[in-house]
This record gives sequence, C-alpha cells and structure tokens, in this order.
Amino acid sequence: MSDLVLYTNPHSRGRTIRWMLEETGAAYSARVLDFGPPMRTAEYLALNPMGKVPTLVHGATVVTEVGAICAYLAEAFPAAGLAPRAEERGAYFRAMFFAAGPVEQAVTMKAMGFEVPHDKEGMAGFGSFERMLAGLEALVSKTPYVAGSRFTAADVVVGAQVGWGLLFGTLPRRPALADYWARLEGRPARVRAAALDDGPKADAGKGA
Ligand SMILES: N[C@@H](CCC(=O)N[C@@H](CS)C(=O)NCC(=O)O)C(=O)O
Repeated sequence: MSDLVLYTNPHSRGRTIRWMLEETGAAYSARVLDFGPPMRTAEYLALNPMGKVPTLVHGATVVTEVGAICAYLAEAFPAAGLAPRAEERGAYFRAMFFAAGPVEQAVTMKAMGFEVPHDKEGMAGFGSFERMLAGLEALVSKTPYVAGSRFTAADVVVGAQVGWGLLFGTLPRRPALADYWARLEGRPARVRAAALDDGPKADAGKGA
C-alpha cells in the first residue's frame, strides 16, 4: 500500500494534483470526498483546517495548496525531472507564485463579477484582470515552457489554470494561451489523470 494519499474531488482543483501525481509516476491512492460535510469532519480538518481539497498526505507529511503540493512532489520524486535545475529556479518560482496568487485571484474575482475600481488597482495584488492577463500571456509565450525549454511542475500548475480557464471561458482564448495549452493537453499523464477523474473510478490510484 502506498504512503502517498490524495484527498480530492473529481470536480475540484484536486485534478491538478492527480495530473502531477501521474507525471511523477509514483504509486498513490486517491480518496474522494464529497463537497460539504465530508470535508468538515474533525479527522479531515486535522489535515486541512480550511476543509478544502486537495490535500496530499505523504507518510507523516501533510501538504495543502495546489502550488505547494506540486512543488513538493517535484522534489519528493526527483527522478521524474519535474523540479527546476539551478538556472530554471527563478522562472520556475516566479511562475508558481504568479499562478497561485495573481492568476487565481483575478480569475476568481472576474468569474464572480467583482471588478477592481481603477483607482484601487494599486492595492490589488493582481492589479486588474487585464494586467494579470498581460503577465500570463508573456509567461507562457517567451519560452516553450514557463521555466524554459523543458516541462516542469510549474507547467502543471500554470497549465491546469490555463486549460481550465479556456474550457470554462474564465480566460479569453488568446493565441498565446491556446498555443501553450496545445503543448500540454496531450501529455499522457494529463490524459490519464483526466480519464481517472472523469471515469467511474475516481477513487483509483496507481499501484496502491
Ligand atoms: N487555495 C486552495 C484552493 C482549494 C479550493 O478552493 N478547493 C475547493 C474545490 S476547487 C474546495 O475544496 N471547495 C469546497 C469548500 O470550500 O467547501 C488550493 O490551491 O488548494
């Protein structure tokens, strides 16, 4: 039995972690939690005090937050080559934190119908949706992958947001975003992860 457990829901950001797990090739098991009370039990709140998914448990280590889990897994399974090399670290961390902060916040705010008043943009970390979008387009088009010429865990985090945004229309279909997603969409690990989450066996892991 694997000591790597993903708490998730197939209709959640847990999909990003499933993709990341499939990229590592590690054995894991998945525990699907329904939204609502199952995420509010004392047992689960001890793992994730926010009562949200995803949560990753790796032996005695508990990690929450999509970006943190992907960064953790990249380091925990170095043979997969998903952690940054020395020269990629700056771009890698920049992309990870940009995705977890400004992109996430701007997309959520827009989807909920909130708009930052122009004179308050300086106070919002993402500035405005348009300013975040300019940053995101630059991030995904300067190099083939966000940390450089090869795929890393930062592409799982940024890519999942771009793919999700294009699918649900929370991001506009700008050529830079569509081209970047086209480079990632067909990755075998992503396709496998989506099939597991979309199929009847969302509880299934890999070799666990
Ligand atoms: N910042 C968190 C966001 C997690 C999150 O909002 N998860 C949603 C599903 S996508 C959730 O669990 N919602 C259930 C709830 O809040 O009760 C992360 O990156 O993991």
